[in-house]
Amino acid sequence: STSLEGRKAVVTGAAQGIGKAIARALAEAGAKVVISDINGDGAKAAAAEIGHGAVGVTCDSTKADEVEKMLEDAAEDGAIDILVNNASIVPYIAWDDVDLAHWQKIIDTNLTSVFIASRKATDMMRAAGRKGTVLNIASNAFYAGTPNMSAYVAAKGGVVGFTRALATEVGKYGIRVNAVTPGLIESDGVKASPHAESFGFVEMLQAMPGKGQPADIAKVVAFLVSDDAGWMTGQCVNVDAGMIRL
Ligand code: NAD
Ligand code: 4PL
Repeated sequence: STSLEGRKAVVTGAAQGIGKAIARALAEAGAKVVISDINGDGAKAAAAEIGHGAVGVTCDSTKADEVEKMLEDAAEDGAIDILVNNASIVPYIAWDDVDLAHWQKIIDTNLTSVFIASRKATDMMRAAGRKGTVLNIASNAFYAGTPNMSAYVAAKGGVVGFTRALATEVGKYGIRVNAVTPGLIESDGVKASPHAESFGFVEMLQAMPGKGQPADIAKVVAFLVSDDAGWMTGQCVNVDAGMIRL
């Protein structure tokens, strides 16, 4: 199966929601997981709940110096094996309220953060001769053009483009780079936002009924970062009960 025994993993934005479920799935598959989040108390609480040697650390994914230090600490003897770029803001904002400040905050948090961590992690993997992997969490909102999140949709499109480009750049080192595009998921963040009211409409579009759960995404991520997906790179895997048909 998808054993991650002996692998070192970092999951960003993993204090709650989809990131926490990913951290749990990787830890249960045998990986040593660092749960990185701007909410350090939440990251430590998530690590304690997950167990399996998981560790919670405070790190703002938009700050290159903090991210570089976090990754060096996580690497211990050279490099991590798995980076999951999950941290992001999931806004619900009418188009008429989207101004430059919002746009820049979302591009910074949801797209530039992916560059910052991927730059450092793949440099470390190459220096250590490690055939690691990067997994980016994008969104099916990129395909659907989902309302009330225009900057978010643009940032996630950037994540998809960067996934394709970085896969090309680091493939020669045996480093794989893929993305997952979840549909609407009942995460902690969504439950506390107006997105929670969208399930009825989204379920109408899905091929299968039901509210997507963080674990539904985590299981696919655990596969993609495992050796079982060793011949997959540059791909975006859509996980949304069939809402989007690619
Ligand atoms: P969430 O809001 O429940 O959790 C996001 C986490 O990211 C929080 O713990 C938060 O503290 C952290 N975070 C935010 N900014 C950060 C920063 N600058 N540095 C470090 N950590 C930061 O979100 P979620 O719903 O679990 O979403 C997780 C991922 O899945 C995101 O990339 C999101 O875009 C994506 N996604 C979510 C859905 C959905 O419906 N929930 C759908 C598609 C994609
Ligand atoms: C279809 O990524 O993909 C709501 C909130 N609805 O964050 C998302 C859909 C949301 C989505 C998303």
